[in-house]
Amino acid sequence: MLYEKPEALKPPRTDVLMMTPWFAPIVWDGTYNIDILNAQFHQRGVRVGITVFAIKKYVVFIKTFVETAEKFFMVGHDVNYYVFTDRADEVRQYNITLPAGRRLVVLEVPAYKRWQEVSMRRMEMIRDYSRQRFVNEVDYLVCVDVDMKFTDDVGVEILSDLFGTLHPGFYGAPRSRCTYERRSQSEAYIPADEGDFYYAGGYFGGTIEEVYKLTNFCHNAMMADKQKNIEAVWHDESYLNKYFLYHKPTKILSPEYLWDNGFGTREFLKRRRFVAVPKNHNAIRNRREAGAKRKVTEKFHRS
Ligand code: UD2
Repeated sequence: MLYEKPEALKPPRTDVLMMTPWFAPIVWDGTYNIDILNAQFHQRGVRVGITVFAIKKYVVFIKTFVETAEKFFMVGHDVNYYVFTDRADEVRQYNITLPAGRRLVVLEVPAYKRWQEVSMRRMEMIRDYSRQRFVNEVDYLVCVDVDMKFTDDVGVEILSDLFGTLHPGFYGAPRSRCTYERRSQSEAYIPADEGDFYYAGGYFGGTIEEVYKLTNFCHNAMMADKQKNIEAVWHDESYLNKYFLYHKPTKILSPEYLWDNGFGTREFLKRRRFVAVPKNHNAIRNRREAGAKRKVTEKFHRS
């Protein structure tokens, strides 16, 4: 394989942070050679699972999600889509045909009443299926939100033992602006002088073992809080941030991997690979609950 020699004194990008203080790469366009990585992962015959939840009205997002993933997600690699849903018939009715090596698995799960609980219970379900099923079928899991579409390549460059993604609303924010859980009674609590980055709830992954540990921690922490009648400010995202603070990710994805076109353009952002599909929060979620705590309509808004 022919490619340009890497130069020890010539960093490929100087406008962004490419490495954390614990030596985990941050993945940006221009920092890796996909041909080298593809060859490595093909040699290992890697199999990738992508989990996505389409509960209640969110089932409308699944078609675009899978169709765009077929164009851009792990092209040339074996992929299992694990679609967790309470509306299996509707998912099956989309009749999505996939090429060899790629399949869609529908997993029937209950629908919780509150949208917050739907979002949070993903941790429990991913945990349970990891040990029962995923461990026998795939090597890595990628766990994402469904109200999104792929608009550029997402390949094996994202894979690592444990990875998280910089939240697109906070990539440059100081600790004081990160919306970590600040109530000390919560299991998700992060003190004011701690925190590395603010990670998004809607994009994490790793090996099955590491995803099991992460989801197990988050679910148990949520249950402990529930006993205390407390729910972390940003639900599963808050517990995920707590986990990553003390179990540092081995790779971090830049906001190229999680973006909202409503943010406009940014000089550092060379590619937009996975972007939010606009949605009306109040219409798509449980109406009464939606208005109660949150009035915003932008997916990545936190206040
Ligand atoms: C953010 C996070 C999300 C979660 C949430 C917690 C990102 C990209 N997203 O998204 O991961 O941490 O905040 O507040 O960082 N769902 C259903 N049916 C429902 C409700 C939710 O299937 O009725 C699923 C669906 O896969 C959805 C996900 O749960 O994508 C998260 O819910 P959301 O997209 O409404 O939450 P959002 O946009 O606030």
